[in-house]
Amino acid sequence: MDPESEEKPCCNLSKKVKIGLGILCVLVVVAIVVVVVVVVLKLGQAHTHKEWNGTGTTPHFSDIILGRCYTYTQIEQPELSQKDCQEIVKAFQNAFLSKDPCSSREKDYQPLLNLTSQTIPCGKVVFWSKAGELAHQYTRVQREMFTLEDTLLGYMADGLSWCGDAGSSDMNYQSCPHPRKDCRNNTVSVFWDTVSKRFAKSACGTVQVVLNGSYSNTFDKNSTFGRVEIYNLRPEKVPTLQAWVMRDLEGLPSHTCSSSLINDLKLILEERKIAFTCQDDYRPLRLLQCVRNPEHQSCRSVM
Ligand code: JS2
Repeated sequence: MDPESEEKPCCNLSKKVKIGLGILCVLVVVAIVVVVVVVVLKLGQAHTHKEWNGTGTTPHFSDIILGRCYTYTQIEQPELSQKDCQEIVKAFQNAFLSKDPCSSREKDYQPLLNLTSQTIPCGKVVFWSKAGELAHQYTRVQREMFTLEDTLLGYMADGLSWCGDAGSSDMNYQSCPHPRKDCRNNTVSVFWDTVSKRFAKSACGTVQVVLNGSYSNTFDKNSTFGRVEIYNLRPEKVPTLQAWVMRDLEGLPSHTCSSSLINDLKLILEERKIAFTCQDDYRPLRLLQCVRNPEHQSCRSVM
């Protein structure tokens, strides 16, 4: 037996086996390369969300709504302290994550609505249209009155943006669908339609609405108030809707209670067996407007 063959056992492997091993090595290397390429591609795909024309998800969205949920349930309305904010936030995320943000549906939000039910006292509901800021200033003073943004879910989501992507479990922080430029059934618009519908359906007693008399379409049939809320009021629970038409101190007086637009609202409500009353420049709201501009001549008479 020659000294060579003694040291290297592999040498006496048949040619065939060597070739086989060689091919196997090549196959293993190829397999590893393929796996790496797929993973890199997958990672690459994961982060490129679809580009939309609207604002992306608000940074720290989940932390913000969690914090607002605790602030509301533990400080603002402690009678709701039993609400499970962790579960509420999970239900909110599940309503839109891994879904096409242009085919959002009311039922996507149903689990979230079930976790955030809240009873608003009769006669204490305040709707608004093109006058959100003034309506919120009013309910911040009249604490027993509620706009939708003074309820748990409205408070959590007010002023925020959020959307996901069918091809990813991440939130899209770059962009979200714009209601007009991209699609109507987008994640945020469907949310506000859904919670506005519930808010109107649960209303009882006389309800109020703050309208902006300085806007060309003071009563806009395409607005959430004109398209969703007035049609979900229950006449058997809501005998009257009281409108407050407020003209901006600086703004042009375009509409008042005697305008045809307001008469359209009156006719829709009376058609639904809900009485309609209307006041121009309702004094408590005018006083709020004057707080910011006390020297304005139309504030002299109010004070
Ligand atoms: C609040 C948002 C956001 O009666 C009010 C409220 O109950 C509200 O939910 O719906 C009514 C106001 O909506 P409307 O009549 O369309 O008034 P507007 O001034 O033309 O539009 C305001 C946007 C309403 C829905 N909405 N509401 N906070 O952050 C918010 N984002 C959207 N899209």
